[in-house]
Amino acid sequence: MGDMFLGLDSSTQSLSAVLIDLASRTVVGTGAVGFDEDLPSYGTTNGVVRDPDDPGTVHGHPKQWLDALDLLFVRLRDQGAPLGEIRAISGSGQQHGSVYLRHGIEERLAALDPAKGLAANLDGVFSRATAPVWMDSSTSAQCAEIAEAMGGPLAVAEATGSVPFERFTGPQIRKFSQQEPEAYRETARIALVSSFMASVLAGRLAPIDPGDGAGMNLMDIRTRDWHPEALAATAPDLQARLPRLAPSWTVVDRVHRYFAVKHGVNPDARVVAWSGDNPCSVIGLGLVEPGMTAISLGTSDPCFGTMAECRTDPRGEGHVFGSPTGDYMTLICFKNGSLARERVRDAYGLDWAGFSAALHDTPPGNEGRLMLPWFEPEIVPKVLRPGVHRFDLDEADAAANCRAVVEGQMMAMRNHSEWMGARPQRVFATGGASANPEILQVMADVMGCPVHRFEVSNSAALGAALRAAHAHFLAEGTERPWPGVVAGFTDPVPGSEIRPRPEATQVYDYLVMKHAQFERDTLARLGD
Ligand code: XUL
Repeated sequence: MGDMFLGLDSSTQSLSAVLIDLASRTVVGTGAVGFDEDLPSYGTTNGVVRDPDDPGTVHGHPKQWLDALDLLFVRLRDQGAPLGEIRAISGSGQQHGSVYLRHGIEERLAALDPAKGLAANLDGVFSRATAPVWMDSSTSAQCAEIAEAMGGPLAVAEATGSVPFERFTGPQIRKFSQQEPEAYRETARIALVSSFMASVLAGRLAPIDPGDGAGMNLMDIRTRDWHPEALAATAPDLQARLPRLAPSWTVVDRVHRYFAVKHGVNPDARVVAWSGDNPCSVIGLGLVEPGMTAISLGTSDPCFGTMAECRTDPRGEGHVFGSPTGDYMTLICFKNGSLARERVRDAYGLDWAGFSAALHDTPPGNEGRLMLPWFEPEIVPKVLRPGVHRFDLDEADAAANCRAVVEGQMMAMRNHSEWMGARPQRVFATGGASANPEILQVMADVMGCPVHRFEVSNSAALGAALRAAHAHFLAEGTERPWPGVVAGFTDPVPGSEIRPRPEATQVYDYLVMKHAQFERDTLARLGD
């Protein structure tokens, strides 16, 4: 029997799978079910439904996720994936989303019947038919109330790793308990997307891990236990409704016989606690040792880091989650990532080759010209009113504007990740724009360290499969250190290293201070 491990990713728009063979270090199967296209009866658009009267309310359908799980196994089996050889399964869930379950849920999970589908098996267990997900921004009032009760937003960040955010689970639970008190009373258990899916696979309630638990504003980020004050500030009798918190490598149980009988999964396969998509990506990108940093150049340019000790962001912009390795991970993400680069490119009628040429033909530091590219309201720093701000920069100068948008983004990343502590020694770049060496050269010069390119697709599902492998060997008593587990799956593209140029880094060591000052002045002027 091979060393097969399955990683699932229950994300906003799809459920996908990566099956790996650890012995040969290969991906032996992948599969996906798209919520809108494959399961249209739920009426989702991009995996979610919006309340027409309140577009800030954005929910997903737990039953659709169950249908997707059945369909995904059918698809994997039809492809000939060796499901009978799987030793362990873990998964990644979109973070923050919550599933509300009635009394009797344990018995219903234990009694899954292969003669019916999962959705039919679990019909009637939901005390809330839909699940608020991370795109929901309808809980500003509850965030303010929680902050007030706990001594202000930064006190919440110090306690739980993040200031109260609308999409975080605690504020979402508070809103439900206030607006639907009867349904809240009928709720015996509240699961995250991750722990819900793990519960179904194992046929018993699964714990929440510190990676995803940190996205709730309810977990003490240091002790990794429920935070009594945060629970009290959120909703009545909340602790009794939450599952236990347990390390990311916890084995929940063997897979429920439903999956063995119906889908041919190895009946001895272990189900390992699921985590959030960002914590799983940390593993799938190979960030298994403290001090490693990755930047995914895409929609929101998330910047991930790992750290051994817990440090929270004094400005309240970034997040600290538990890393599935047992360390901590940091996350900051922006609104003006790839979109801002595209806006500048398009404003001057360039293609990417032209944009790269502009970067190549302009000097590092742009002769002191600066841009704050806030085409959209920004998350880091928090900017409510969009607007592009230029310092000494002529809007008509195409090349200088191309350099200014990339430098502005990289300097913001460097300045706003300073709270994480040590400067990165190496940065791993992934995402669409990482294919552009000129952009990576700016990144290396600003960060003052080498940048390596990665080509991992679906880092969350891959990370989940690697976590399954790590936990399996630990449970067998044959623990394998993390670097050995991820080796061969998360290596940078050979020859992709881009080194910083010392004379350029010297320019940026000064310019980042000027950038920070320009940002402060602009924010003061805007009154944000
Ligand atoms: C992180 C966040 C998103 C979701 C996406 O805080 O809200 O990255 O996890 O699935």
